[in-house]
Amino acid sequence: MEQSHPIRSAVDKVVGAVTGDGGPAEIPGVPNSAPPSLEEPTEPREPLPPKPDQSGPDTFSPTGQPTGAPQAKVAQDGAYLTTAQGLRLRDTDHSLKAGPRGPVLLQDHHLREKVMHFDHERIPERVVHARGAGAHGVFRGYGAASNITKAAFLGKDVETPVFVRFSTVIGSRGSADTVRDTRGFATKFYTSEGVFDLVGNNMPVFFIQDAIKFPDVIHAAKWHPDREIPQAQTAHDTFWDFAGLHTEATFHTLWNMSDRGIPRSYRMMEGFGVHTFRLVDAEGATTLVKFHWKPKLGVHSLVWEEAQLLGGVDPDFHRRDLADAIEAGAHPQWELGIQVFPDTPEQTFEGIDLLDSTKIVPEELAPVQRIGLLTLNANPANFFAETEQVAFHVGHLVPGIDVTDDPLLAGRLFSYLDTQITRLAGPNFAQIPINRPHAPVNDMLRDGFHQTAVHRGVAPYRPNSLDGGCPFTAGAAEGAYVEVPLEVSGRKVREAPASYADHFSQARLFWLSMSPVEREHIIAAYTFELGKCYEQAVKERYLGVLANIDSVLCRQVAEGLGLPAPAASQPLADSPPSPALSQIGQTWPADGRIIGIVAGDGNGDVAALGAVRQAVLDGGLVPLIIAPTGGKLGGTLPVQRTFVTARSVEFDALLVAGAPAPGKDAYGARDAKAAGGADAPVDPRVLLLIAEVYRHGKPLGGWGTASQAFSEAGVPAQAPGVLLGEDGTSVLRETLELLGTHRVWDRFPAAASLT
Ligand code: HDE
Repeated sequence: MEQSHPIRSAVDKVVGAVTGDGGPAEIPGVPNSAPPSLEEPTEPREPLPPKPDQSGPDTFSPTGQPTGAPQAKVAQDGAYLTTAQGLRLRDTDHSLKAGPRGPVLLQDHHLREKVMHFDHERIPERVVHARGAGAHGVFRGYGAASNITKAAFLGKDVETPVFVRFSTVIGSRGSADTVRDTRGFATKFYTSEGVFDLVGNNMPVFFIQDAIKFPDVIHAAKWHPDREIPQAQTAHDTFWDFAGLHTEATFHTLWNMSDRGIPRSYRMMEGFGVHTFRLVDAEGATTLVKFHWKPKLGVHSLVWEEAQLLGGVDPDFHRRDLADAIEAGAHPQWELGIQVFPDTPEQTFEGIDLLDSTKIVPEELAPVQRIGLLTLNANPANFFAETEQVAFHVGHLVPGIDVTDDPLLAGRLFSYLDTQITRLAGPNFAQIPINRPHAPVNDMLRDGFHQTAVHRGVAPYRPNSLDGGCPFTAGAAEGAYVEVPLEVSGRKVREAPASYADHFSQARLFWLSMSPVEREHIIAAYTFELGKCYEQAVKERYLGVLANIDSVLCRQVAEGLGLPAPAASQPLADSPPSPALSQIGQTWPADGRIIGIVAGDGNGDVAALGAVRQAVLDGGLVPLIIAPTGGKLGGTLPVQRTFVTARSVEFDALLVAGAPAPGKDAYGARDAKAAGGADAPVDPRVLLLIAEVYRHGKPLGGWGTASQAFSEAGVPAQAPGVLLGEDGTSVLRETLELLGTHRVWDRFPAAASLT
């Protein structure tokens, strides 16, 4: 991947900040744009403006016309409480009763309206991808694809507003962010030619080749139907039962078991359109492409123990990370890329079937060409209105982009409209503000639940003369969408092409492309997931699948399960590795990373601590000061985490400004993490922070008496990525250099058999 990027690297900025070239910034996350008063306000006032990082959908009419209405005025308005009809209310705390102790009167229209509406606040969650987080942004075309597509939004320097929703697939709306799963990466481009949706994932392949299997794979992966457990994970019998019998899922499952299944951040994920699409130029010439999103911050993951701890410590970890980064001004960016293939009748490239969504085309065979830049620069103002109600559809296409005959894509073309009828209760979901196009709409679709357009005219049909023949159809010259006129023929059969029978060769390619430490993680993931199954047959059968990927992988997992390793049932096909599949080996910007800073004993030198904190902020990263109790150190420096609330998994790196003595609450009855700590030389919560950060391969810096804390925590002073220095700013600088590689990989030696 490319390393030069418009975001100035954090290391440069910190160096700049330390030399005085930086500005102060706030820690993101406060709920409002101004702090509240301690007393309950007594005078009415206009609502506070939203926080500066927030924005709602642009104000367009249901027919795609800019209304010019300020966003704040299309939400709640005025300082007085009213009914839904605008009637001002005097009291909303008491039902209307016959005397203070009397029965509630049936005539209480306010009670009725308030509770009626509350009772209907929930809508069905998405059947898949229920848990998600969204952001507004802008896409700028490079013009690099203009020779193969007429899509206007891909033109040079054309800027298009976008809304992106990231998601997990399996879990319910309230499930944890950091579960092992595929992530959704869906982008709505509000182009001048209508809405284009690129509804992709963070993995380039899928479990199934044909949409008709989608209910099967999802039923297998979701909870067991009798107990509705487990939540949001595949570590259970029904998933592995299905995956072992339905081996076309092998490659996608391997992606899930790799580090890609537990991303560090939505900002650090690749995205993939998965299917092959067909681009069309102004002359009608066609090209096949696969879409990619390449994150400027690189592709990085959690380690499994972090992911598990975060599920409890901060189930909103990915949501928070995205929102905080945008609020902090570390706007995440991705380049849109395409792999380009000639549109031949076979629709294959180098022998790879382009209509099979369980296959990739290695980037070494078809490089990803960059065609535009996505920047996410605003948080939604309202989660429900925007992130929950946004409705993506792979059939939302624009001239210049067409579909192919991938049978998985065909099923999706039906599904994404269908599902909104249940979820958004009617056919007019395109009129919900976040879904409104920014292009004129004249669709002749009429009426239905929640119709918000007041249509004019008497002839919503064609042909007509009563409305002057309008609306007219357009030709390609007027921007009409014209499907590529392809020949189609064939016998009516329920069959797959022969090439779809290869379920293992690319899984092996992926395995062979991993670094040793990535292979270790994959072995551990399979061993964990299969180890959680009850049925012996399910485990044994899946070992047979692993044997067809690689004998070392199979043997290592079998060992963990306490089972014999079977032999492969077919010859293993070796192909050259694809280095682009590995996440390790380069350096990346550290923008928006979180640095925990433990104050020294008695809070240490507060001024020096403040300078480190400020340098972190100026570098575009987020410092969280950790001290025994809340408040302000030295009356000035705000404490964001206490020894009770801090857990290592929140931080990308830890700086320790000394060896704090046990806090007053350092005993087990008050805080189990501190058990036995009252007489210890260093607070046990600090030692736990240090030990976990070390164990998870994160940079660990210290100065002052920190070396004592490190040695109490069992951390060797000479270990890789342990930085002991004279003062905070020099240690910080080295820490940020290390963050460029995401983790201190040398702390994870892999087994000799994997190297
Ligand atoms: Fe989806 N998928 N999907 N999917 N999908 C949905 O649409 C479906 C598939 C993806 O943030 C649903 O509005 C079928 C592949 C994302 O709102 C539903 C098949 C890929 C999102 C649906 C697939 C995806 C969805 C649920 C098999 C990657 C979240 C709610 C043919 C390329 C979008 C909704 C968001 C959501 C159906 C396969 C990605 C039910 C039938 C392959 C990112 O329509």
